[in-house]
Amino acid sequence: MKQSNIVKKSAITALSLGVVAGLSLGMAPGANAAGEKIAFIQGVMGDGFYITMGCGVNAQAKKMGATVTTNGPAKFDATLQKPILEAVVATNPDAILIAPNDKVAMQKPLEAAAKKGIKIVLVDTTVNKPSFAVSEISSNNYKGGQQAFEAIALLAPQGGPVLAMGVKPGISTTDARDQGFADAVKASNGKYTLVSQEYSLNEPAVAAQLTTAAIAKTPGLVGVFASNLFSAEGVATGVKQAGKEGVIKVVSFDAGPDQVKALKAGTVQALIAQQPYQIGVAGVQQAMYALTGKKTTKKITTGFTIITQANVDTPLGKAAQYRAKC
Ligand code: T6T
Repeated sequence: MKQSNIVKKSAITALSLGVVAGLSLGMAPGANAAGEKIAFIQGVMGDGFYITMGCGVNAQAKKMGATVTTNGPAKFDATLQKPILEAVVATNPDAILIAPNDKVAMQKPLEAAAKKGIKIVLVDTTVNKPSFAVSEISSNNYKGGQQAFEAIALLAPQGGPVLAMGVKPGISTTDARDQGFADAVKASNGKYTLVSQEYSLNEPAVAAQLTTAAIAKTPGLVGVFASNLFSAEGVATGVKQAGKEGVIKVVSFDAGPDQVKALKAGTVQALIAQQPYQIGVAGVQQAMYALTGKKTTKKITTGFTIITQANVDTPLGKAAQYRAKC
């Protein structure tokens, strides 16, 4: 076996062992089928993560007798999401499931919605003071960032400079991932160094350009962590354009269809797939419990599946991939 394959194989074995069990989201005892109106507000439209979450939302709502309307901003931007929330509130839904675009800017509009008696469930992202919410449901994003570093350390055991491609400061999830990654790099005591924390603004083209620029500036770059789907797509393009596929190890959050293609092509080595479907299911359950006087859970943490070339086509790997439609 070639040296690179040995490294890859041992890394893969370790990564496979790194599959984190999700919290068991046991089925709800059936709530009253009273036609409750649930509004689902995505973080951004056209994102495989929220599309998959929407599949879970719709499936669970159907089971529990609720109706769902879905909206979302064209960009991950609170100035676009706030008027959408206000328009949804004006339709008087019973509950709103929302992934807030910014942990500060969405605080007051959400508090105002809760004051009107609408049950608010925060799915994926959160705000700084979420006490008004029935429930917050998300991955352990900080831990995911740490795990991304561990994956890079397995893939590039010699150490060296690494790059972090975030989205935009102010998003609870990706901020936590970036922090987890940065703290883990720091804990390596100089074996790895973070050359910079970049921000893609959720635009693959920006991520690609920042990646090629960083590679040009740091020829010995050994790894890149991309903290969400669109950043990851751009990082893969940048690494490819620089002719560094497989040389620079790329680990990213999420598992959209294009990310899976990049993994299969060998441009990306590992995907940290979240459980958006389960987040959607749990979100509807919590909303319905709140509406029918049942006990709710303030914080629910869902798990990850780490997808590599070794498990991408297994039932586990396939089930963890995000959907383009339900
Ligand atoms: O990574 C997910 C989500 O968890 C994050 O909050 C925003 O980006 C995604 O939707 C992927 O694009």
